Amino acid sequence: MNLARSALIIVDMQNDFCPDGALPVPEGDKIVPIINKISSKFYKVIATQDWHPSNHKSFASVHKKNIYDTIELNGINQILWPDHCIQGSKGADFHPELNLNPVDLIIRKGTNPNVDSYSAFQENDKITKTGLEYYLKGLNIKDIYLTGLATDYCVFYTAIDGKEAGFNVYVIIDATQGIDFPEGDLKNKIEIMKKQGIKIIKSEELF
Ligand code: VGL
Ligand code: ZN
Repeated sequence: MNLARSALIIVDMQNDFCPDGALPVPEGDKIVPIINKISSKFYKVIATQDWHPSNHKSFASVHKKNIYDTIELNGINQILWPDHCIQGSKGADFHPELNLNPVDLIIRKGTNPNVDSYSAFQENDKITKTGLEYYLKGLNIKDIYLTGLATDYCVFYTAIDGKEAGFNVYVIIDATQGIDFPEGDLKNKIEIMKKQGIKIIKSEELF
């Protein structure tokens, strides 16, 4: 592991995913010090922001349905979330204690009101790219390390797409936190990642 040639991806480390936020991940904020401790070791650091317009179709309010109901959105299964990470809102800001100084690139996703976007690489239509793959490949980066929120959604899909794009993918598990909805989902998704050859590691292994 040569971190000086690797990229760290900090997924959606935003207020709305932390306790008191609109879509809180249990203890979502407790990983911030771990991320801060490791971020300066990497060649490139990319932070993502979930960045929705207020009429985003992943919001239950837009459909007048209940939170966590599931609908079909343009042929894609969609869980309906509380309104979260609205562009320019406090909830969409990075957690105030996240050290942004080492961050080289910020990727914003979920800006199209008609398509949700969990992965840092592409929207849920699996067609529309964010450009992250080409940024990393352009810099000849082969190893990517994932942190942030939520383990079973945006981190998971970033890991799967990163592996699919040919990167060696490491999930620093103690630097992520999961939603675990539906219950058991977190464990299932960790198993799926392992089966795909994604490596689940602990931050202490980096030292
Ligand atoms: C996320 C649900 C909806 C995430 C984003 O960052 O994991 N989850 N939007
Ligand atoms: Zn979202």
